Amino acid sequence: MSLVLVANRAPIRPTSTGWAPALGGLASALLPVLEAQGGAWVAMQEPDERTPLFQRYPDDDPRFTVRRVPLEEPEYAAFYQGMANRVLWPLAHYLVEHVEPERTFRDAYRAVNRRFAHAALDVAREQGGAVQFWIQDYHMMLVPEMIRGALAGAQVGFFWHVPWPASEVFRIVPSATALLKGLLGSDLIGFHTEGYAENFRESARDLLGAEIDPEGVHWQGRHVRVEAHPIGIDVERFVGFGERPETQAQAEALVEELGDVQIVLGVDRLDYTKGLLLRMEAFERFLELYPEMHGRVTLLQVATPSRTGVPAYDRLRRDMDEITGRINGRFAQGAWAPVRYRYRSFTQEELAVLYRAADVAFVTPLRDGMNLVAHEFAAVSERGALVLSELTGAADYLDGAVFVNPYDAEGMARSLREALDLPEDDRRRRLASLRAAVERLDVHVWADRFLTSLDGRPAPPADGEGG
Ligand code: GDG
Repeated sequence: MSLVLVANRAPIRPTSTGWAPALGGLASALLPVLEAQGGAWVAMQEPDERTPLFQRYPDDDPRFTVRRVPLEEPEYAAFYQGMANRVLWPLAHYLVEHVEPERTFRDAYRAVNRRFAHAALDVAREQGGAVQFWIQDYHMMLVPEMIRGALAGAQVGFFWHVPWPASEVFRIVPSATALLKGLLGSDLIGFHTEGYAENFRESARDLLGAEIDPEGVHWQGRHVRVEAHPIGIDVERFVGFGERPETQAQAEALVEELGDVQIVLGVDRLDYTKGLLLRMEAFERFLELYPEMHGRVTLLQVATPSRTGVPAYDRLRRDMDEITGRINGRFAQGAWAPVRYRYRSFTQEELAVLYRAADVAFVTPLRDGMNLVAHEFAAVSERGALVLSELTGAADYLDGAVFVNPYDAEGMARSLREALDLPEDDRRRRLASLRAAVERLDVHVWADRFLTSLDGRPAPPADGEGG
């Protein structure tokens, strides 16, 4: 059976010599499946992007089609920067003060979703034979219903990558019921945790009056299954980075460059959901509480530019510059800077060096669907400890972490001290437990479990059981 994927981003990117897989777990998990099954990936083409609208990939032995849906500037601004980034994204993360709906967003969202649905149906028709549709994330909520409307017998899966909030929060979005109905065109809707799945079922009950059961939602004579399918990383790839001698050597060089301090590491897209400002405040509090740690610990914070041009992101960038300056101004002595802040993109190899060099990964999102940085750190580190926000999906699975409330700066400061002081054997035991959990959640296993469930075949053993 061929596969038609619909996602905001394409799975391949141009390089100086041709095309290569995009970075990130989704592409690495799904490209092998697409190459084996054949089919298509439908993605957005941004206004200034110069890519083909139809492309067969790989060039030398084409196995599937990449179909791009071109968006003009006003439509892109209202659909992507507007409805997706200024309404659905903050709402899913309970950050209602960032929800800024405008009337034009809704119309653009529906129009763009319709174009994605048409493109998906077109490529499915070209495939001929049986097709599975798999739609990704909050940009595409109306696509399942649109596909089902045109093709009643279609097999449609949907995966939601961010948290699903409590129904009282979800109902804040002006078109809540239309969006829910859109998603319920699916046969299977996947979330990272059982908690998000439960919130979704309750939203369907509370806002649509739908009958629900522990497996899903009864809707228009169909039973839509709602399940937890936690995503992970390409474990082999990251473990491989960690084992390379160059990674080790560069990690040692970095520790030396920073003055033989203990390194506390943050790696995030520059996004207000990631809890960056409160994390900085927590680190400032740490320096106030523990003067004996001055000169011995540095917070190395990497923030990758993201969604620039959206006002809340531009504001966060300025706030980060300011707080970094304030902390360094207060506490720096001689060659020691308490905070080293890097606002730019890194390669995955460079990130692996940081993970390897870190004594503690400080992962404190205000909310996060899963959080893959925590997984990557656990796969690469050989001696570090993980401080993890209890409001992430990852917290459901990564038992070996030291857990914190990301809104409690004082508590985070104390937990950071605890993590830095963990006895060697405790650290190793925790890291082994983290590594085992990350291996169980490998992204290839995720894709396989989801598609198996969508197909209605018995799912492979669940997390931790059997194999
Ligand atoms: C969404 C959900 C969910 C970061 N900086 C660089 C870089 N990264 C990579 C990391 C990691 C990824 O970006 C971030 O993944 P997260 O899971 O932490 O967060 P989101 O981007 O918000 O992802 C999230 C995920 O979807 C999957 O379902 O876990 O909850 O919000 O892989 O390494 N990668 C490179 N350079 C950077 O500078 N190459």
